[in-house]
This record gives sequence, structure tokens and C-alpha cells, in this order.
Amino acid sequence: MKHPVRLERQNGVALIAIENPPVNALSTAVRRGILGALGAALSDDAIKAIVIAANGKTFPAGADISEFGQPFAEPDLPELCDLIEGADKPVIAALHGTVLGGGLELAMAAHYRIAHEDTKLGLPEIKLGLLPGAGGTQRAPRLVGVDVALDMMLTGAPITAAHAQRAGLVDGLAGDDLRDVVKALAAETTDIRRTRDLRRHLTDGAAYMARITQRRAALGKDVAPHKIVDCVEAALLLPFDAGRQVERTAFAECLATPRSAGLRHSFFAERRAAKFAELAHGHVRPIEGIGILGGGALGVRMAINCLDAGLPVTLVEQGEAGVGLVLDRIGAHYQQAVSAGRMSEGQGAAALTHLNLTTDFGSLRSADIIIEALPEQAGLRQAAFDGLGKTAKPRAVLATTSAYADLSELQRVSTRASEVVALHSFPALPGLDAMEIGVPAGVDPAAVTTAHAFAKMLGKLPIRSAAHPGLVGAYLMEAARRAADRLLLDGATPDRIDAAMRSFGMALGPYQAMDLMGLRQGWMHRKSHPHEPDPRYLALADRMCEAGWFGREAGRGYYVYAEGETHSVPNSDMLQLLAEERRSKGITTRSFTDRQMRDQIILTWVNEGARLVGNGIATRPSDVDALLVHGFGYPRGRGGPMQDADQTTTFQILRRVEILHEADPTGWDIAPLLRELAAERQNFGDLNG
Ligand code: 3H9
Repeated sequence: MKHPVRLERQNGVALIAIENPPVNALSTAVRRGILGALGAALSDDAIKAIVIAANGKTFPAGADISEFGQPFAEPDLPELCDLIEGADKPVIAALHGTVLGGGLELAMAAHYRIAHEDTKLGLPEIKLGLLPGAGGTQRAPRLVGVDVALDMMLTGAPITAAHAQRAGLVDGLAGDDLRDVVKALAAETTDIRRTRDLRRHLTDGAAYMARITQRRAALGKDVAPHKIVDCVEAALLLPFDAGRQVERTAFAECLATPRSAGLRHSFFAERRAAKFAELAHGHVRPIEGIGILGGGALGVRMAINCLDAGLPVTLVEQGEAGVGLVLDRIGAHYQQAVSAGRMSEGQGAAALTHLNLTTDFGSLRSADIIIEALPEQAGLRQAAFDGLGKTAKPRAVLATTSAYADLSELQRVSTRASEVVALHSFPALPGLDAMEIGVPAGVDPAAVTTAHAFAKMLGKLPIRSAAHPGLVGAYLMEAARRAADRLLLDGATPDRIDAAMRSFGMALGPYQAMDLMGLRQGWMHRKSHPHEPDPRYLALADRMCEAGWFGREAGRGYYVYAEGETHSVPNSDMLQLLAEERRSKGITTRSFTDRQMRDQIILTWVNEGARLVGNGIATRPSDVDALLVHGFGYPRGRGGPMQDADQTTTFQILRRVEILHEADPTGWDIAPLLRELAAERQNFGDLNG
């Protein structure tokens, strides 16, 4: 492996250049390299000053997160920062790119900092359930004062170079000549200014403590924010080295929390999920215009997503009245965004100029990606894909928004087998930004990479699924609904189960999610794929669909949604149906604890997630996690159900599923992969690759 740190000497200045792509993370090898180069520069009498810089796209964007949890390797970053600060020759950091976490801490330990004017600087450790652990909590308040320091650490949001200069975090800005500017400065600098010795922000102790008290009072339950405030308080009250010791202990405590493990898992799960195999050999085709077929809720939502991303949209709807309705809906959306101050009037109007609403199917001819968002009606989708096969331009990607569509059938009727994918999105709630890309056999890798690029353009997290009824997301939610239905049969209610899942941290309970996604597709799939007879099958969802209670869009599902109101109440007619179902099966109801209800659902996700990975439908267990987090609001700080399961052993998980299976044999079909992993003493993380 190429050495990740190089030392160059020129005109009495030593340049320590870090080169560890992609983000110059401060791995063990990098820390060792810097230590060696620093030692060599300090012991060389010809060297008068030292510059620390990085090659590639950024100064280090932090400690190497993948090393957390592994055995400790010397030198650790706090120690390295102390050595840099203690150097008896001036050390200047040349900053560019995203100077984050440990990277910024390294820079704060240098005696001076010059940044490229486009640099972003931040302390995002809190997003990993951590705190700056390499002296950052002690040096930042000394450099920028308690307020800016706490803002940076408690929000994790980066600041611009100009802001950093105003705040005193950097000493000067430069353009593309950053290296030359810094080398010239180093050649003439003799003063050593150690951050640990700065006092100017620590002189008014009463004001500092008042800010600490104020911030502490506003904190929630998470550990890291409290520890951050404790450390920043220690920066005032204790000598520097003692404050560093407080920080070291606090960092270790945060690192050991399940929340940090979950957030770190999520960080890598999101990046892994977006890595489709096709990216290695499929090019992205130009995406200049999107066609949407159908102006129902899904079509309208997709159109708005595209317009927001600056993509021109042609939306085809049946009849002039339909077109008018769609225009009203999209217009109302932008009007609301303007009134709420989310965009200017000009921006709202500009978005609408990119919208072409028409009844002419032929207008889809010029689109690079055509997205079918039609209502669920027998034969409608097939007819549409037949038409698209004849109309779409060559190499246009043809996508369905349905998770249950038979993709091979759509490949056949369109005669464009290489271009058909599913693009399935999730309930429209803040933070739910997954877009599942369903890929049947025979699709051109370029169609997949183009769909992937499209998802990214919309600001979505693309997650791959093989062709499968429900893909991964809707399948898992339907499985959760089936598992929860067993609880309904025995005495629980949908709102109690949803509340139990929300108290666990989910954005939505399974029944709320079903209402938002709509019950119709799952029902049609069940009708065309009858299940084995099961005396404990609860026909509630089927009976609700027969009554037309398809969920949120129909105004009624497990809940009733009053026009224009955001809150919902349980559907009393549905509860009536449930009571009838129980009576007809002679059930004596009992009560369940929140814990029992949660276990039933989470273990279902683990078991069914294992089945999907075992069958090659989901690429890896962490994709199942990313999908539950980004599709249905599983608490990101827990990582996802597979990561949650890995907090014990697969053997223990299997045992728990076996116990549930013994109690309810038709309710549980144990996934072969779960048995295999348990037998081989492996966990799900071993399959993430
Ligand atoms: C810390 O510093 C603790 C210290 O206070 C104390 C220590 C004692 N480590 O996001 P991207 C990888 S905690 C390892 O797709 P972008 C990432 O996995 C750290 N790997 O690119 C991906 O790998 P791959 C504080 C990292 O351009 C590749 O880089 N720092 C790290 O959209 C590209 O990433 C942070 O929390 C890392 N620190 O965004 C910063 N960072 O290609 C976290 C990235 O194999 N990172 N990778 O999939 C980020 O916010 C973004 O990655 C960044 C680039 C903005 C830098």
C-alpha cells in the first residue's frame, strides 16, 4: 500500500502531506505517518516551520470511523494533536474541502490555520452519537467562544470558511493558491501560538456558565449532547490537561452507547446500500426530461420531487378535467410552499414552468425516464407498458411506482426487457427518503445506473431490490402487518400496536404505514396469490378493502382521516369488523405489553429480512436496515432491526423465533439463513461485506 503521508522539505519549511483517499480519514496508518513526519521535521535543524496539508478532495474529514470499536492502536488522535500543539516550531494547517471532526481537531491543535475560501468546517461527531474526542471540546471554546463551539458540536452542522474566519477558527483565507500562501507564511512565521494557552474567551466566567446552564436545560435524553456540554464546561473550570481527561472519559462513554453503535452502523449502511454492482459497469444516460403517467397522489408527489430537483416533467393524465385537477394540486403545493416561506414566489413560479400537463400519451416520447403511477386496476399497467414500448424513445428507462407489479410481465408487454425497473418510494414524511429500485433479470446496467442517478438527483437514498412481490420494503411492511394481525386477533388494537412502535422510536406504526402506502396493492396481490388455509388468518385487511377503506388516500383505513385535518382517529367500523372476526373464530381476548407487541414485529423484520437476504432479494442485511430506517422511520440510532438483532447472537434470535413458532406454528416460517447463521455462529453484520 502507498504510504499515506509524505514529508517534503523546501526552503526551511517541512510539508506534511496526507494522502488517504477518499476523504483522508485519520486512520492508524495516517496517524503513524504524521507522527513520523512530525518527528523528522522537528529533529531537522534546517526546518524552521511545518505545514500540514492534504492531497485530494479534502483535509481529513475526521477520524476513521471504521476503526472505532477495534482494539486501540497508537498513536491515538488526542495524543497526536497534543504533540502537534506542543511542537517547538510553528505548525500551520492548510485547510480545504470538508474539514470535519478529528480533521478539524488536528487543525485546531496547529498554531495557525489558513483555509481555502470554499472550505466547510465542522464537528459532526454528535451525528455518530459521539463528541469531539481529540481535544476539540477544549480547544474550540478557546478559539471561538462557548456559543459558536456549542453550536458546532450540538448541531454537527458545518460552517463556511468566511464564518470560521469571523469566529476566529481560521486565521486567513486563500484561493486556489492555498499551498503557496501557507508555505510563504510558514517561511516567515516564528511565533508559536498554542490554542491551549488562549484565554480571551474564558475571562468572563459568569457569562460562560450562564450559557452552559441555558444549553444544558434545553437538552433531551441522548447521552452525547450532555457530555458535550459537560466537556465544554470543563474547558472553563479545569486546566487544559484535566479538561482533556474529562473529554477522553466522556468520549469512551459515548462510544460504548448502543446509540453510537447504531448511528455508526447507519452511516456505513447508507453508503453501502447506494453502492449498486451496476455502478462498476453501467454508464449514466443523460436525464433531461421525466415523463409521468398518472396524476394520482403518487404521480403528483413524484412530479413535485422532480420539479424541485429542477427536472422538466411531462405528466399525462386522462381527460381535461383530470389535467385540471393535477394542476390544482401541484399549484396548491407551490402556493403553500411560498406562503410558508419555504420558497420565493419566483421559485414557485419557475418550478411550474418546467411542468407540461397533457392528455397526450405521445408527449412521453421525449422523456429519458418514464414513470408509471397509475391506479391499481386490472390490466391498466400492462396496457400502459404496451403503449410505452411503442412510444418511448429508444433507451428510455421505463419505471413503475408499484412495489407489487409483475416486472417480468411488464418487460414482456413493453418489449423493452432491458429498460424496465420499479422505482418505489415510501410514505411522504420528513426524513423518509428511501427510493427502492426493483431490478428484474435482463435489465441493462445503464438503465439501473440511470435510475440510481435519478434517485440521487431527487435527494433520495437508492436501495436495490431484486424483482419480488412488494420488493423489500412493502414486503417487510406487509409481513409486519401480518404479524401484528396475530396480536389483533388475540386482543390488541391497531392504534395500541402503532403507539407501541412509536414509543420504541419508529416514525410510524405498521398500520399507519399501511394506511399511508395504501392497502389496495397488497390486497390485489393476496387475491391473485391465495395463501395456505390458516385457522388464525385474520381477514380484516381484506374485508376493509372490500368496503373500500384503502387507507389515507380513500380517507379511511385503519384510521379515519377528516378532510384537511392532519390527525386521525381509529376507524370504529374497522374495530367492529375486528370484533366480528374474533367472534367468528371463538377467540378469548387478552392484553399485551408494549414489549410483547414490539418483539413480535421486530422479530418478524429480522426473520423476513434474513429470508430476503438468503433469497438474494435484498443485497445485504444492512440494506434491510437502511430501508427500514429511511423508508419507515425505524430509529436511526438503533441502526435497524438486523443491527438490533446483532446486539445478541443469531442463536438467541433463532431461539426467540422458535418459541414464537411453537406458540403459533402457522404464524412463523423460520428463515433458512437465520438457522444457518446461528449454526455457524455468525451474525448478520458478517454478511454486510
Ligand atoms: C471523529 O472524527 C472522532 C474524533 O473527534 C475523535 C477521535 C478520537 N471515516 O459520504 P461519502 C468514507 S468521528 C471513514 O459517500 P461525500 C465513506 O464511508 C468522524 N470513512 O462522500 C465513503 O466510503 P466508500 C467525524 C469515511 O463526498 C467515502 O468516504 N467525521 C469517513 O458525499 C465517501 O464518503 C465525520 O463524521 C470517515 N470519517 O461526503 C464525517 N468519512 O466510498 C463523516 C467518509 O467506501 N463523513 N468516509 O463508500 C461525511 O460527512 C462525508 O463522508 C463527507 C464526504 C462530507 C466527508
